[in-house]
Amino acid sequence: MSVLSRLGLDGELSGAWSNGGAMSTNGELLESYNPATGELLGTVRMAGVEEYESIVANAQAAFKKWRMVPAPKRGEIIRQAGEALRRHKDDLGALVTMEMGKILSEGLGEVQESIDMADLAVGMSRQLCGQTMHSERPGHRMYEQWHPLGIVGIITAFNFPNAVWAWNAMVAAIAGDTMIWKPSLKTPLTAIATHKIIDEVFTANGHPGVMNLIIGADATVGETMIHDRRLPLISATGSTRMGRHVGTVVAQRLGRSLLELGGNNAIIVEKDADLGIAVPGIVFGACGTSGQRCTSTRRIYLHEDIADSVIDKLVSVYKTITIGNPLDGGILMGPLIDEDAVKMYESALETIQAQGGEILVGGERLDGPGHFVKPTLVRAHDGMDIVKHETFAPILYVFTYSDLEDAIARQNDVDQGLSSAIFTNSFRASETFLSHMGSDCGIANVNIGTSGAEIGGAFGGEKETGGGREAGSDAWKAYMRRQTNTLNWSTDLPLAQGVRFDV
Ligand code: UN1
Repeated sequence: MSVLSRLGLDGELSGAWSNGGAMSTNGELLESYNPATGELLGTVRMAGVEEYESIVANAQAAFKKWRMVPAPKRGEIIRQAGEALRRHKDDLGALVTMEMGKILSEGLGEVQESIDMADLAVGMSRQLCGQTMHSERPGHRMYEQWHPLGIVGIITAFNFPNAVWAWNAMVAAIAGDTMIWKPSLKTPLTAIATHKIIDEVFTANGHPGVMNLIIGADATVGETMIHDRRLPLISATGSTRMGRHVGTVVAQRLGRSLLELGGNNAIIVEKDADLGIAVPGIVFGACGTSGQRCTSTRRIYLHEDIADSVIDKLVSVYKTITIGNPLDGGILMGPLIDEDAVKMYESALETIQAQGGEILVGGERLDGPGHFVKPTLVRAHDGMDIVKHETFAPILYVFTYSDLEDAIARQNDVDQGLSSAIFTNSFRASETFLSHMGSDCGIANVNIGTSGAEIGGAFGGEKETGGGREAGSDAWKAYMRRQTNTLNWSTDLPLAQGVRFDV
């Protein structure tokens, strides 16, 4: 039996899943191809606004029931969901690799990230803590509590077709919310397989309708969803262009959005850095996932004293990067997601050359059925406009510097603010980088690269990255509504701020 069969993905699949099963759909046929081989993996009959409406009704009804379940009991169901993911980890990880193109170790790592999210959410379900405050009035008490929000709309990108859903879904579920997931149309099979595994657990526990999935066009289903006042929160992960639109539409209806958008992440390498860890850190950040993470390393700033030796090392490592079918052992780089992505890579290379960048290694696509390109290292200068933009491909811009503060200022001088890192053995340099005068990003690391964050921390970034925080720490607050309560146990009715109103 194949991976696809074991995950129940044979035949034409529905694009709408709610209340414990598939709904009938009659939209366009969506085909999902393996980006490494060009092989057709499966087909999905897309859903439209009609199915969306039924799903909202299901999610509303489910919310009324789900919010009554005590949070730790909701956590127990998420614990079972994590167990289900563990059972299916090998198949689901392989499917991520087959449909998205990341190497198998990363495909499995992605499912592990979802399992970790489940474990974290189980703990969170007993820790949805509010604060208590001292009232200024005698015989009064103040505190805050956190309530479920309602239906959460989850929009995810192709590059993390499983884990980014889990960042949102695991937390939204323990928070008492129901949800509607609209995944990328580039990775529908991973979404269906993931939904089926989790929904089976919810349905077996008597809670169908908490998890819902809709695969439909952005212009119809996507637009309806972001305009929909019945969805108090839209969590969207993807490009800054998409997020700007989602954020604007949701803000207009005074809804809440949680945006995790583009990055333009840099690594600074000080002259005292341990190059034995800096070089692999840079290469994983720039070439891992073929440069298709929002956390991928796009720029490096090398201290001038060590720049030549780091560049030499990088050029020789880049030449050894094995490119090929990401399911095969020993491969470090799979394909880009599709032909459009290859075109963007090629057009970026033209722009780089037109703007005076020097390609040191790489810079071409590979023949074959898949969408393979070579990892590319570019000696760049600050006048190049393209370095300010996120190209979702393995292109790394190299800069040199002499003064750390100047390197930090240049690192910060982009519109995005997701991830950043410094390699140094100097306490003073690392503290400067981490201080309020340092990196302006949501993530700032020392002696590790820009990508591959653990789920325990809050994930997200500043500026055009959108400001949202997902996954760990207190990111759960975005999925709940805060209520401040003042209780009077005295026999008087004193007013705050000393106001008198005697009747
Ligand atoms: C993304 O690329 O959208 O930190 C998410 C990382 C992963 C998540 C990336 N844990 O690279």
